[in-house]
Amino acid sequence: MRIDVITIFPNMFKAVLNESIIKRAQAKNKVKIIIHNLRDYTLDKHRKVDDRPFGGGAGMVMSPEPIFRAVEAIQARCRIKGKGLRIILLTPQGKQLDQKLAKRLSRYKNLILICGHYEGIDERVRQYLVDEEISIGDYVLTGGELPAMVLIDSVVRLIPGVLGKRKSLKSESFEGNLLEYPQYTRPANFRGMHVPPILLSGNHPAIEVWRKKAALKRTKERRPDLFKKLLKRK
Ligand code: 4FD
Repeated sequence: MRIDVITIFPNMFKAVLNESIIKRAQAKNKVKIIIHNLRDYTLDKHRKVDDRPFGGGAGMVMSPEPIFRAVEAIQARCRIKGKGLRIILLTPQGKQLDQKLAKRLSRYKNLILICGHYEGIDERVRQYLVDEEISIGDYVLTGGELPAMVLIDSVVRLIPGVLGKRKSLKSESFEGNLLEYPQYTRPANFRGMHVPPILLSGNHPAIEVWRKKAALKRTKERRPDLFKKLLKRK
């Protein structure tokens, strides 16, 4: 997969994308992530990316020209278009990201992520350029950069060969609707706090049953909304 990001803060991405699993995925050529500075696609000498809203009012609006030019340049350079490409705008007004949406996005060949700022974006970007608006949750941030990084992380770990087999299978089987069972590591007795004895028994079928029950119990208690979805699927 190739992911192009359009942003006015390219430096924000470097630390996050060049560490851990995403770094390894890039090294293994499972994903290529390219960060573009929106200002490089402006036409005026001040590299302005925003302007005052028509009709008046406070704040600034992101101009359509640099965003259209950036997307067109990315498409031209790599001859990417059509069904394998998804152009995404990160916005609080979008469809909320969940495991199922991340899974669907992980099947595209190319993603172009547009990070918005200020009070908003010229509506023509949404209407004529963007395929899909995505939100990472019901809260407002200063920009779409953190949401873009969250989306990238959730998608990249689902690309085949990025994670170890066990983890990816687990997340697939319940599509994120089952919470994790409690986990423990050494020591078995930490300051008088004991690990459940079943986990020390070596009886692996019994351990699997315990874990499944614990995961279902936890999901039912903490996320009744997810628990209902689990019941519906069966
Ligand atoms: N909840 C999110 C995304 C972006 C954002 C912005 C229009 C504001 C939160 C376009 C308005 C972008 C989210 C930038 N805040 N702020 O996913």
